[in-house]
Order: sequence, then C-alpha cells, then structure tokens
Amino acid sequence: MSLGPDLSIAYFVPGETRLRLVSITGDGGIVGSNDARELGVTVSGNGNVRRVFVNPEVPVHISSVEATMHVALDDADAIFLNGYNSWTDSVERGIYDRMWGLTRAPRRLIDKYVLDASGDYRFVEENNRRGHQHGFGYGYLRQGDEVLLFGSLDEDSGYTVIWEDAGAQTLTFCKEPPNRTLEVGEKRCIIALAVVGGPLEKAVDLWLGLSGIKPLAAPPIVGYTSWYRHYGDIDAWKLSEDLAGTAQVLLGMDLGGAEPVFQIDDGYAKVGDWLEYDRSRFPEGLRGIAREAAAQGFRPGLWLAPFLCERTSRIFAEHQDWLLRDAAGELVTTGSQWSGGYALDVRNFEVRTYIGKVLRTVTSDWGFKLLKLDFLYAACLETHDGLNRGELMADALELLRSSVNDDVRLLFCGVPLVSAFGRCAYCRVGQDVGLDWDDKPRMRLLHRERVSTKLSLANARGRAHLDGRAFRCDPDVLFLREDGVSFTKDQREEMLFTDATCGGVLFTSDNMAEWNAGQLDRYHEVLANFRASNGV
Ligand code: 9PG
Repeated sequence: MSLGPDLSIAYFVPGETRLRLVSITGDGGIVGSNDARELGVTVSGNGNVRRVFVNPEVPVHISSVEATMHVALDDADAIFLNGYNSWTDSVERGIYDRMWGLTRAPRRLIDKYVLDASGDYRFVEENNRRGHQHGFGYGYLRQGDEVLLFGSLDEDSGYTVIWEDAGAQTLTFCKEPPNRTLEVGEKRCIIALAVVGGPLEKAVDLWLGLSGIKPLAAPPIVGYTSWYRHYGDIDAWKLSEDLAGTAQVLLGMDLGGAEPVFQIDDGYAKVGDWLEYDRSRFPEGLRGIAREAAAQGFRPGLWLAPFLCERTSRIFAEHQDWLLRDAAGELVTTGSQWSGGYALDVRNFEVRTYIGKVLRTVTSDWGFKLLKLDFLYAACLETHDGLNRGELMADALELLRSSVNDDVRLLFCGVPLVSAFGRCAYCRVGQDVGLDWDDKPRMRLLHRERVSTKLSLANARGRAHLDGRAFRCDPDVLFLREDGVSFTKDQREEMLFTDATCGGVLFTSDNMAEWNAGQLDRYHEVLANFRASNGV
C-alpha cells in the first residue's frame, strides 16, 4: 500500500468572511478549489511520505487541515491508535470496537474531580460509534506479524488526531493548523505523513527515522519511588528508612549496566512552591537525602509538576498573573489532586524564569540527578500566544531540557506522548498502577487515564514498541509485598513479567528490606529478565 491521502485545507483570507477550501489528490494535483492560488500549495515526497507546504500570496488563516487515506481496514486483524498522553489507554483493538471517553461518567463526577483535564476531552469530540476510534500522532494496522504504520512526521508544529471510519474504510488525519495568520511568503509545512510497513518494531524504526527522532543515550534504571508506598505522606524519616532498605538489598545485587535510583515522589512541597519544602516533615530540606542517596551509590530522583500549581500554594496567591486563563478569562484547571491544580502560563517570561530557577536549584544545588516531571499536559491545555497545542508542548518541553545540565536525566509523565519522543531519557507510557487489579466496577466508567493496574500493564505492552526508540519506557512500579495490596497470583505474575520485559525502568514502591527470602528470589528473577531484555 502506498500513501495517497486526499487532502483538504480550509482557510480564511483576513478581512473576508468566506471560508475557502482547497482539495488535493494523493499525487498532489489540485482538484476542487474555490480559489487556491493565494495559498501557494506544493506537495513533496515520494513513496510513502507526503509533505504539504503552503506559501501564501496574501495573509491567510488556516482553519483546518485534513488528509484522508483509503485503506482496507477490514483486512486488518487489529488497529492501534496511540492515546493522547502517558496515561491514556493505548492498546490494539478490533476495527469495529467502540472507544469510550467520558460520556459514561456522571457529569457531577467529571466536574467534581475534573476528569476531563488530562485526556483530550476538552478539544476532541467524543465518538462512541463502532469503528470510529481515534488516536494521536501515529497508529498501525496489524495483519498477522506485519503492520502498516501511519504517522505524522512532525508533531512539534501541531498535533494530529487520527480518526478511523470503518464503514468508509478510511483513516483521516486532522492536523492542528497554525494558531495565527500566516504572512505573505511565509512558507510552512502544514502536514507531513508517512506510511510504512513491516514487522512492528521495524516499522517504528522506519517512521522515527523519517521523523528525525532519536532516543537520548541513557542506561536502564532500577530502584525505588515513594509514591505507591506512602503516596503524598512522606517525610525525612520514612524516606531514610526506605533508602536504607533499598540500599541494603539492591546495592548487593548485580545490576549489570542498569543504574540504581532512589526517587522521592510527590509530597515534599505544596505543588508549585517547589523551593519551600515543608519544614516540619523535612527539617533539613532535601539536600541531605539527595546527598545520602548519592553517597550510597544511587542516582537521586525527585518528582515535580513544573507547569501547574495548587490552589493553596504561595504562587497561586501571589502570582495570579502567572496563571493561564481561557478565552472567557477563567483559570484553567488541571485536575482535582492536592487542593486543586491550575495551569501556569508557560509562555509568560516570569513563569519561565521561575521554572528554570526551580530546576537548576533542585539539580545543581540540592543534588538531584533524575527528575520525574509530571502533569506536563498542563502546558497545552489552552492554545494561546499564537501557538497551537503541539507547538506549546514542544516549547515547554524544550524549556525543561534547557534548564538542566546534561548530567541530569528526565523522566516525563502525564505528557502528550509524541512530544516527549527524543526529549526525555525515560517516559511513563501507561496509567498509574493501583493497589488492586482494576478498581471498583463503577470506576471503570471513568476516564481513559484512570488509575488501574490492569490498564497500566496493558499500556506497557501496547507501547513497548517505543522502548529504546523514542525513549526508555517506564511501565510504572511492581509490588512484591503482600500487605496493603490485593492481586491474584496470576495478576502478580503478569505485573512482574510485563515490567521486566516492556521497558527500561524497573521501580518498586516496596521497602525491599521487608521482603522475605521468597520475594527476594522472585526479585532476582525479575531483575535477570529485565537485564536480559535490556541487553545489560
Ligand atoms: C503523584 C502521582 C505519581 C504518579 C503519576 C501521577 O488521571 N488520573 O486519575 C491520575 C491519577 C494519578 C496520577 C495521575 C493521573 O498520578 O502518574 O506516578 O507521581 O502523579 O501525584
């Protein structure tokens, strides 16, 4: 199959009210148009790549770009459509499956818990009909051992929502247009697509090669993170106990080429006030713990959510002008965690300066060398400052990278996934695991990003093809402990096997010193599997 999408571009010429439309055939000829000369469309590419450029002769504001590809969906065994962010469910599905977003969740719960923020619900209209599923950036059709992978070659210039229409046997690529008027002579690529075939991992390599994306060099990591043991309830004493336990067990093992990590997750500060840790729980700050972890031989890690703040934070109170507002002038909510999350305006110069200062302080001054940067989708919840979502996210992630030295590694989480490609060493690719398998039945009607061990592991497998290609995948933590968690033997085995074989991050939130001989043996096996799967 070769790529021959039919394309349409809708645009306005400022000062006129008439919407103009250009239709282009797969081979680049302009077929239908109600006057396209001023757009200066050219199509380049060969074989399986198409790039469409505009070079306007008058100022134009493009309102939509859509490419439709005819493809025999019925011949495929399964379809994979990459979900919007780290936590969005992303697995192979049937061609005629339905995709549920939030329509089954009670409105009262959506509002109360702000369930619509982390996914795409605020800007993609939900379609629950069979055979009308969608994804972001790329996807593939699988037939036996071969796939036909279709993807955007550039999400930094705008996101691409890919819709299937099983009835019509088409895939439609809806690319975010520029969020401003293009000037005369401003040549710009407005959509670039590739279709490649072969075994899945080979197809991913081809597609990322065409996109110019390379993973950052970073070793696999093994260790501990505090979240799924203490959640937000951490203090210096608990962490030093866990550090001692992790050191005692993990540092006695042969990790090969994997690096040991001790990571402090959410809870050391009010969200937003990253440099004002809670002195009752951390009387001496975080420097001491970072230093101690490093002295023992760990890479010290710290969690931050740099693009938002909570309602009771100092920055919320003192810097209202740093907060992002929507077109109606309302603050932009990011979720119901903590005292309620609010997006920062990452295009604001003072906000950028603050984020840079925070990242430099926690790395260069406090000594953390791995940062888990979370809830990153907050930077593109609202298009503004002349940029679309893809551009806002690329800009925000570049700000993070450029704020730290090269010896600091980044683990992204809650990030619109394709924007993270090549920009972080490690990336979460699934939902949070919970302390049981799949939560209460009524919770399963909630958002695609909900906490669920079952979904988290399915995502880790569903996106394992990205491991070592876009970044090293983080499938979230494993548990060997029995207390406080509830898994069957099979569920536990599925967790251990998936975590060992689908990524480059092997974390637990258990205190390893509490493991008995049987649990330690099991961990040795998991670690050996992980090392073998990572070739270290
Ligand atoms: C700290 C946590 C941990 C965790 C992250 C993230 O959409 N949701 O329902 C949702 C729930 C939890 C969550 C993210 C999203 O947790 O994934 O590992 O760091 O933040 O607050």
